[in-house]
Amino acid sequence: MAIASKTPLTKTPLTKTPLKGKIVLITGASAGIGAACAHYFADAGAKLILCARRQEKLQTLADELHTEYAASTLLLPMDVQQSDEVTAMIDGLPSDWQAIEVLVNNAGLSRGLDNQYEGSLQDWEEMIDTNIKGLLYMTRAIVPGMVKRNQGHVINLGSIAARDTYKGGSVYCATKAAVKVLSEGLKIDLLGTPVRVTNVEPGLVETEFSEVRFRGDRDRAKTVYSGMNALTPNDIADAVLYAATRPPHVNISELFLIPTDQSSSTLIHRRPT
Ligand code: 8X3
Repeated sequence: MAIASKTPLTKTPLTKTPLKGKIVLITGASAGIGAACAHYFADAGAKLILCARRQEKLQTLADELHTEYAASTLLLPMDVQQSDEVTAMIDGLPSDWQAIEVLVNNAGLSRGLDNQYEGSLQDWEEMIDTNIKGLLYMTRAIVPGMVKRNQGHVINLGSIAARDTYKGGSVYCATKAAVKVLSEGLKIDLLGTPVRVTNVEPGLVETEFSEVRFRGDRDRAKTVYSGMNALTPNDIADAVLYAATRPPHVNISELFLIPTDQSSSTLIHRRPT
C-alpha cells in the first residue's frame, strides 16, 4: 500500500555556486583532463591559473582560452614535486590573483607496469612525489587562504585505481588510494568551514596517461584503449564542473565515473578492431 506524503514535494531552483570572475587553479593543466577542465571553467567565466611543467603548452592553452572565451589567465610553470617552488609560486601570486576559489589537484602520472617486487625505485619516487606529495604541497599552500576567506573548494583527481588494484599497478594504485584518504581527511579537517572537498575517480580516460606510463611507447599506449569507448577528458571536466557548481551547502565528496565499456580496472569490453 502506498504511503501518502503529508508534505507535498516542491521543486525549487538550485542556487548554484557561481564561477563568473572566480579564480580557479589547475595543476597538470597543459594537457588531458587538466586542459579540458581549463576550457570548462573558462567557458563558465572563471579566471584561470594554469600550472604545469611545460610552459609552451600552457601558453598555447592560454591563447585558446583567450580566443574562445576571452578568459583571463595566469601561467605558473612549475613542478608540483618541488615544495619550495610550490610555496614560492603561491606566496608570490599578484594580489589580484591570490583569492583562489577552486583548486583542481589534477597533476598526476603513472610509470611502468612492473611487479611490485621488481619495480623501479625512480618510477616509485616520481609517482609518489607527484601524486601524493605534490597534491599535499598545493593543498598546504592554498587551503589556508580559502579558510581565511571563508570560501573555497578543493577538487582532487583520484582514480578507479584507488578502489581496484591491478597487476603491475600497485604503487600507482597506492598513490590514488592515498588521494582518496587525503580527500576524506581534508574534508574532516575542514568541518566547520565552508570549504568543500571532492574526489573525482575516473576509470579509463583516453589521454597521454598511458604514453607517459610506457615512456613514449605510443603503440603500447594505444592498446589500453583499443576496441572500447574510453572516457574523454571532457567527460571528466564536465563532472568536475558539476561538483564545483553545486549550491554552497552541497559537498559532492566522491564522483566515480567509468566508461560503459568498463566494469572494473581489468574488466573491459572490447570489440574486434
Ligand atoms: C587511471 C586509470 O585504470 O589506468 O587512473 O589506473 S587506470
